[in-house]
Amino acid sequence: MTQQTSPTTALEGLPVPTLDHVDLVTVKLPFVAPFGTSVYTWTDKEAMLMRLESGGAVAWSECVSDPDPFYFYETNATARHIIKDFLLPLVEPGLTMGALEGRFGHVRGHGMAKATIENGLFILIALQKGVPLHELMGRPSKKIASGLSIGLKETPDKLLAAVEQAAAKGYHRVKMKVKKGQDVDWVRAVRDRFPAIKLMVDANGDYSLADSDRLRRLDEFDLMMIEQPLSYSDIYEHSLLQKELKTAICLDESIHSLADAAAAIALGACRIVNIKQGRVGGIMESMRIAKYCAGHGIDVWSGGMDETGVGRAVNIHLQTAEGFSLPGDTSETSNYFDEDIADPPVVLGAGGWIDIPEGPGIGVRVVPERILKRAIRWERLR
Ligand code: OSB
Ligand code: MG
Repeated sequence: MTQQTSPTTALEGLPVPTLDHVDLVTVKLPFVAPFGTSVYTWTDKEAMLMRLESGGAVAWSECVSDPDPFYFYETNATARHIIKDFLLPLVEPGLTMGALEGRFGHVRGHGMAKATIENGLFILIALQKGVPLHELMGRPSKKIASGLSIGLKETPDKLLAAVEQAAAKGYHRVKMKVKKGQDVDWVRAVRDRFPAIKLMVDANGDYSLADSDRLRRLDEFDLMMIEQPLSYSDIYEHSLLQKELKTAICLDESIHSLADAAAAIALGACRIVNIKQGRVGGIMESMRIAKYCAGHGIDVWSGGMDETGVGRAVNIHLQTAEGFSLPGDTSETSNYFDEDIADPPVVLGAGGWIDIPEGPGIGVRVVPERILKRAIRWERLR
């Protein structure tokens, strides 16, 4: 293994601030349209947010779990339990953020719960210092590439219309969800109509090795990658499949940590990694994975969990980190919500690029009236 300098030096030594109050606030936002995947179709976003108050400063972070365990094993309820009963009690002022991460390591898994606190503390520290999150990370500003994730559609015509709209808007790449039986013909329809578009597919683990002949048929469509074709929990079988495919495999669900990414790379299980900061335990582990991948010739992009403006902004800041080399699932707010809980919304600028919200912290403001309007649960933990 090649030695690399730590990408998280700027963050690890920061002192944990004193927390006056911590609340978990669950909001429910209707989606503009249902979001269909091979595992489930969501019609709204039920997001658990954390509010952290310290000496007059208020930071918000977002837990990327869903109310259900269909994409990932954590749910809003398990994250609440782990945060409340195990993680938050470990948060003490005077510790460094690096030491706190070490304490969190005592709790196995539950990266979404961990990321909620870790990210919230970094956002709070950035607010108190009056700097944008990317600056706290030691990373310069840049324009962020855009990418759209298009859910399963009822008809090929509806899919083509969605791709057409994405292309017209200037998205840098388009991802379409696939599932067994709704794949080769649907991809062909898109490719025939849009020969030059940067296109990829995401199966959310719907296939098995027995389907490798079918998956090989996708090789003719010049896809950027096939995301998570096999089981959410597998790395090894992806390494067998990757040998059979010309198209790059990208792992999403399988990667929970730097160790998982290292194992996947050593086995040749993927050529691309989708990092969801919320799934791997937060910003620091994400930075480590991204840098490690880059050092091993593996492309990286930031995934999304159709977050509200809070999580969406974290994903945007994260993409300033070393190693993020491909457009991620970073799309306009209006793709998901008519009215988000944060302002300003994410919009595509000239050339399809996204500007980092440059204010202190994540640079977006959580609008109290909208939180009150959308809250379905509010619990003070501290
Ligand atoms: O597999 O990447 C995924 C959304 C929810 C759960 C899993 C996934 C997704 C997406 C959309 O593909 C990502 C986004 O637009 O935020
Ligand atoms: Mg995915």
